[in-house]
Parts: sequence; C-alpha cells; structure tokens
Amino acid sequence: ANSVEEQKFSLKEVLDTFSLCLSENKEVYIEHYVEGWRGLVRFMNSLGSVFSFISKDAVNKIEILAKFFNGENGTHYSTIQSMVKYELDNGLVDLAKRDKYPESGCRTLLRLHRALRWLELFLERLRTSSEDCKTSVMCSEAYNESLAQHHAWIIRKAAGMAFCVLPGRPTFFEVMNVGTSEQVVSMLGDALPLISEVYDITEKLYAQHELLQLP
Ligand code: 1Q0
Repeated sequence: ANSVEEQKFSLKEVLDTFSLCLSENKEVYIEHYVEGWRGLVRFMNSLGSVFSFISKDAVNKIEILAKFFNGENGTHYSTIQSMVKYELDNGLVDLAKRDKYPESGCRTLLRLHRALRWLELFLERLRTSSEDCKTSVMCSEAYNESLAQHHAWIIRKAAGMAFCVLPGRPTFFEVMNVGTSEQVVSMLGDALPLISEVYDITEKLYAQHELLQLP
C-alpha cells in the first residue's frame, strides 16, 4: 500500500490515469478507469463535507468494481469490453428491473460512465471560461445536460445545493495543483480529448448491447 490518500491532489495525475485507460485496440481498462475516479473523489473530498453524499456513492461504486476486478473472475473484468461480454454471456445483468443482480458490473459502471459525461462537460466549461465565471453555474449546467436526466428530483435538489457552495474558479484552479491558470487551461485542453474518447467508446459499446438504460 502507498500513501496516495495523503498526497496532495494533483489534477494532472488524475488525468494521466485516464490516459492509461485505453489499450492499443481501444479497449478500456477498468483498473485505470476506477483509479481515475478514486483521484476525482479525493479532489471532491478536499472541497468539503457537503459533497460527501456524492463521494459516498461514488466510492461505493468504485468498490463494487474493484471487488469484481480483484475477485476470482477478475480476468473477465480487465476491460469494460470483457466485462460486458462476460456478464451478458452468463446472465449476470438485470436488464429490465433490479432483481437478482442489483450490483452488476455493467449497471455500476454505467453510473460512473454517465458521471464521466458530466465531468467532460464541466471541464470543457472550466477550460473555456473567463476569470469571473461562476463554477456553480458551470457545474449545474453540465449536470443538467447529463446526469440530472438520470436522477430523481430529490437528488437533483441536493446536488443543486451542493453546487452552490463550490469554491470560485481561482480556488478551484489552485486546488488542482497544476500551476498558473494558463497551465490549467492547457492541461485541460490535452486531457479532454482523452476523456471524450473513453466516454465515446463506452457509450458506443453500451448502445450496441442496449445497456444504456440498465436499472
Ligand atoms: C465538484 C463537484 C462535484 C459534483 C459532482 C456532480 C455529480 C452530482 C451527483 C449527485 C448524486 C450523488 C448521489 C447518488 C446518486 C445515485 O442515486 C446515482 C445513481 O446510482 P444508483 O445506484 O442509485 O442507480 N449515482 C450516480 O449517478 C453516480 C454519481 C457519481 C458522481 C461522482 C462524482 C465524482 C466527482 C468528482 C469530482 C470531480 C471534480 C471535478 C473537477 C475536476 C477538476 C479538478
């Protein structure tokens, strides 16, 4: 074990993790995908306890996937592609309603996948924003365009309240621990295409197998 938990957050490291996600033939490694999310959760935790209802759920999903990955059938959970094939071939996914497999890898990863779209939209807004733009507005716009469509009213309400207490853009950039705001912007410019690619590949795969509405 290392002391990752105590290290200062660096957005660059997190985004680098996402860049490790893609294999040569464009499969998505679950190990790095999950590691990327761990880093993001660490960042979110450093923003304060209002976000803990969000990070608790994210951590729960990360742990479900890590357990599969480290479990006896772990080889099948090496990539998202192999997971989908394995779980579908073996009838390990509840397709219509939550039943025998309420925590399948496929439905669990889908939740993070939808959140990745939020991340993409939010980071793109951050990247192109001017100094006086409000992070709360950027965050809720990104949320409304993505995750919100999958969330019940009560969760949307709670999320909206959490967004209101997000720190301003300058603090945000500082916590990212990347350097000047020009450096942040350029790093986001490098990282975003990677995140998009991971998102698009997963989206296509899920669409192909009609898994985008898994309960
Ligand atoms: C920094 C602000 C973070 C804002 C995160 C936006 C997401 C809001 C989501 C709020 C809902 C969470 C409560 C639980 C919802 C579940 O019902 C839902 C569905 O799961 P299920 O099992 O009930 O079907 N779960 C989800 O939709 C998963 C949500 C995961 C959210 C993961 C967010 C991780 C956050 C990372 C912060 C990244 C910081 C971004 C800035 C990066 C630049 C340094």
